[in-house]
Amino acid sequence: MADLSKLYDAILNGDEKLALQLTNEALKESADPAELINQGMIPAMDEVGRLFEAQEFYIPEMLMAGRAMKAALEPIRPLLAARGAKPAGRIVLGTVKGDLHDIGKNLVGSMLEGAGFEVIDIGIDVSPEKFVEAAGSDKPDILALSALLTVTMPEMKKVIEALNQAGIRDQVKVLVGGAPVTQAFADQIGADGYGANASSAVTAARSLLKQS
Ligand code: B1M
Repeated sequence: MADLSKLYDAILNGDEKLALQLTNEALKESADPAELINQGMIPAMDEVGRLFEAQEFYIPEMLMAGRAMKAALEPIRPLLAARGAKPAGRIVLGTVKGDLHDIGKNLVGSMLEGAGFEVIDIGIDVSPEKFVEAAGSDKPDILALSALLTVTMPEMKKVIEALNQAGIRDQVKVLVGGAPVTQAFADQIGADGYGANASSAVTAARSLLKQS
């Protein structure tokens, strides 16, 4: 089993090079990618968040940790995204307006790809207008919205309203997720599905398209 504490420390300390090196070494030793993410990387980011709240870490530390996690995820993403046999549907994915967090979104995208979905990632800080435009032009089965900030959650509702205004709400399912988002919030804004994490996003996407 990989030494997850070293990977945890490398991410916490924002050591991009070491985090990547440890991940590559662990993968070479056949470590389980999900274990590296769920037991090494995400707990490190949670600790970064805790230290940020406690004012022991500031933006630069949070940024460096984010970069280290992104670097460590690089060799893992293709493994998660190894395609399923049959195309499961098309998903347009983005982080809502005002929100620059993309690590969780990227992870969700890789897991969805791994489950056979075609994922069109339209990035971060995506306005409701841009989501509507993508819904019209890319014709996805699902519009997947990520938000990491309490203050950007209302943007999800704005996307749904914009879909309604454009008269295309019934043509696309809306899936929402991100740390502050809850099932209750999803219900309240009229979203069709909610995922608490990357694997439940896959389950929710499948269930929206009625796949088992
Ligand atoms: Co930010 N940040 N940040 N940050 N940041 C949080 C989110 C925060 C919780 C930290 C804290 O205070 N504890 C806090 C938000 C508080 C709140 O509103 N509730 C916060 C804050 C306040 C801020 C700033 C406002 C700080 C400031 O400037 N004063 C600022 C905002 C910038 C902006 O977006 N406009 C800011 C900036 C940043 C950085 C740029 C420095 C960096 C982001 C780097 C990047 O993403 N490229 C950053 C980071 C790294 C974090 C923490 C530490 C880690 C986030 C992360 O990547 N987690 C974070 C604290 C934390 O989360 N513990 C924090 C790992 C990732 C795998 O998990 O993103 O949760 P997560 O994704 C999960 C689930 O949420 C879910 O599945 C994913 C995989 O399991 N999920 C979905 C996500 N999207 C989904 C979509 C789905 C379904 C599931 O369906 C479509």
